[in-house]
Amino acid sequence: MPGTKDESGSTRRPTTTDAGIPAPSDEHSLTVGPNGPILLQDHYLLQKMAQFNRERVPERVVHAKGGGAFGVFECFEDVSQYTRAAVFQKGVTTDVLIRFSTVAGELGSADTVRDPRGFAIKFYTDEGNYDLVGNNTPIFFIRDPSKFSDFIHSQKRRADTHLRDNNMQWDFWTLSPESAHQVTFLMTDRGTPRTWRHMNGFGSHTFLWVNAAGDKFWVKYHFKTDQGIENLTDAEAKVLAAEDPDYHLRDLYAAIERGEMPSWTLEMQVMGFEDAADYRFNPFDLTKVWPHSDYPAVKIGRLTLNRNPEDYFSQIEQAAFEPSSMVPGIGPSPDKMLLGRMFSYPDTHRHRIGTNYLQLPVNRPKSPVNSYNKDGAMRYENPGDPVYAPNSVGGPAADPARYGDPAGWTVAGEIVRAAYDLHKEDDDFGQAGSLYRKVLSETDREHLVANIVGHASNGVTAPMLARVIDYWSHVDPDLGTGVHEGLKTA
Ligand code: HDE
Repeated sequence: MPGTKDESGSTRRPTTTDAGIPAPSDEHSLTVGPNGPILLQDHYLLQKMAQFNRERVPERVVHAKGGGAFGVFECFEDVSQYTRAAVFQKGVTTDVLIRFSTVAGELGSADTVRDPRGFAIKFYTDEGNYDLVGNNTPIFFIRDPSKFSDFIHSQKRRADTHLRDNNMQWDFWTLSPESAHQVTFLMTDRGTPRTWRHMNGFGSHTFLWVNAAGDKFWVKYHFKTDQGIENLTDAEAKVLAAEDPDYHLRDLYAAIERGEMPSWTLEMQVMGFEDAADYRFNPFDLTKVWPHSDYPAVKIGRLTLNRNPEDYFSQIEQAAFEPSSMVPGIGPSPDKMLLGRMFSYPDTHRHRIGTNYLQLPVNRPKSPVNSYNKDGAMRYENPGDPVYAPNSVGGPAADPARYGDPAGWTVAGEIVRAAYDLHKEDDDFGQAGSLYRKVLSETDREHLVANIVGHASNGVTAPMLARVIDYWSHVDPDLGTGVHEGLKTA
């Protein structure tokens, strides 16, 4: 189809309708005479207006605001003794997509607010997509998925005013002492990272690795930023939230455009399969870390981002990450939060972007798909015959001997609704106190007190403040005193 020449003399592609038909005009509706009325037969006008009304897919119910880029992961250490996963074999390079995000804000909210940051990785491996959907914190607020929607509700908007409410947040947190470790982390300056490039990423959960011989190990993932940790102060974060709500999105895109490719070094903590039962902390409790003195981390690879998305909507807004996408050599653990998430993410994708979301280019595996799933809205590649298994006509056949589920762990017990059994040193405040006393610098501790006071003195009732002070006194008596003194003069 010949194009038109513009003022510079170059030939422009002709505008078309979505059916590829040359469009009659870029600016005028079809009318009776130049003054109208508009004719119903103006198909292109109707198509443009109808499409415009349907441009939005439901935003993510959490982690709605984010951005990302493509890159590669290179495994440079031999960890085949722990896992047979192709992506973690020495010398293997795998394409990846990462999406960073905040948690509580809606699609148009500011990037620099105080919040954990999503750190979701899709590895396009030779054995299918491996999704590691973590945060920039090694822990989380709760340890049972039954509290997740309640927790998120307390972080978002009230039913009556439709406003966010710090009182509501402290009500949930002070009634959920298991939140103390993550809330301590959140209230440090790591709750306001300077950019997505200057923060770490974590798998957070404990996962199962299985080697070629079937030996099993428990592991935790740590993606340490090679750019170094840099955070905003509370005041800087608030100014940027007002001046440039897309500050982190803009920073990542511009850095890659400049050729400044951000990278992270992957370090793994590995625990012997049999060691879990007697470990001093419950190794599957998502509110806990494994102190590195117990399990030192081993550097195994590097993830580098080197390509910006060409189209945000199709490549980032419609990207679908799911913790249930685990490849051979990797499996789940008894972590109740991980098991809950394995249902929730595919469910949310079917709701948000449709039943065939894995056929969207950004979500398609690089490896062949030989499934017997077929049809459904917007499917455009069907497996063909045979449409059933087992079959005697040469259709795909599973290979349980090679690809059976990882053996996993043995369970027994009465069906109950209960908290985890406690390990020797399990409690709700101990690791939060260690973070405060042993990990934070003096400046970090001062900023922590100021950040807590700033948050808790904004719309929080007096009775709730008493609970806030008690909560922090359980983390550390000095911290509780600092918060109490700060609130007196706030
Ligand atoms: Fe999520 N989470 N989550 N989450 N989460 C979602 O899935 C969920 C949790 C995380 O960039 C949703 O695609 C449950 C922990 C990231 O697209 C949803 C529970 C961690 C992202 C969902 C948790 C995360 C999500 C909403 C408690 C860190 C963004 C949109 C059991 C280890 C991924 C979506 C992206 C998104 C469910 C808790 C990280 C609703 C049920 C813990 C990074 O399915």
